[in-house]
Amino acid sequence: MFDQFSTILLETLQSGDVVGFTFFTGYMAMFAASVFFFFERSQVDGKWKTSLLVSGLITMIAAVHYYYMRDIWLTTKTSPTQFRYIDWTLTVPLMCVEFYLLIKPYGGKTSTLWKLIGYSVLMLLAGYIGEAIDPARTIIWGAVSTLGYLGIIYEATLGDVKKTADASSNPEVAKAVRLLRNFVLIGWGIYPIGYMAMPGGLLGGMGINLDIVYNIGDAINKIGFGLVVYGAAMASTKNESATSRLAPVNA
Ligand SMILES: *C/C=C(C)/C=C/C=C(C)/C=C/C1=C(C)CCCC1(C)C
Repeated sequence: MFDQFSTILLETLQSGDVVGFTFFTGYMAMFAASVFFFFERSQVDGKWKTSLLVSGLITMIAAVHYYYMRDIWLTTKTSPTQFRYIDWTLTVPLMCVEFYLLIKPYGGKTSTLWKLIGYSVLMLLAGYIGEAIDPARTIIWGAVSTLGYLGIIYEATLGDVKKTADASSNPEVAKAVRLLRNFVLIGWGIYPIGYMAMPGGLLGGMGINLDIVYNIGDAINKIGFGLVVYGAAMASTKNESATSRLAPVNA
């Protein structure tokens, strides 16, 4: 009777399973962050509510995938590559939407959003092929993927995203775009390290575990992105309500 039960129970986390530990912690952190972003929506001005909703959706989508990835890891001790890429296919474009929502009130265009999404599709598609379909040519696919990654960095550093943010009358938006760009430049830069650690990759054989690197990257980037947007929305809500209180005095 107990035997039957034990086969349907979750595999236990063994002490020393660092990868498994990061899957559990990642799951819980994403879950908690979602609750935080959803509840804090009520604190910000109307035009920022969608941004906070999207922050919560990003971490919630990740939490659900971590729930499954954790089980796959514990039962098979292999990388849950498919679930990883399904998660990224949903969450990375949503992170592009975060850029767009910040600049939208100041004339941000949907064509800018589509450009960012196009770059992320290129980045993820090539990455997936290099990891799951054609691992013999992992370096070539990694290079193709990097082109998409550089496209996103360009848009946020010199392209439309940056220009619209700078032209906005809102210093909080310009600052948030700068911070998010730093996440893309530094935080997202963590992922290629995991990718290169694959057998046959540029850092292969160095004993780096790809899942640990990806799990750390996800926690930093998904929660960090949301917190930057949250900070900007809160600061900008406070500034605007202060200005509207002053207006009658100045009039
Ligand atoms: C929440 C998930 C995020 C922010 C995932 C980001 C993923 C990347 C920036 C992946 C980039 C890659 C390269 C630039 C080259 C090698 C292949 C990838 C897909 C790991």
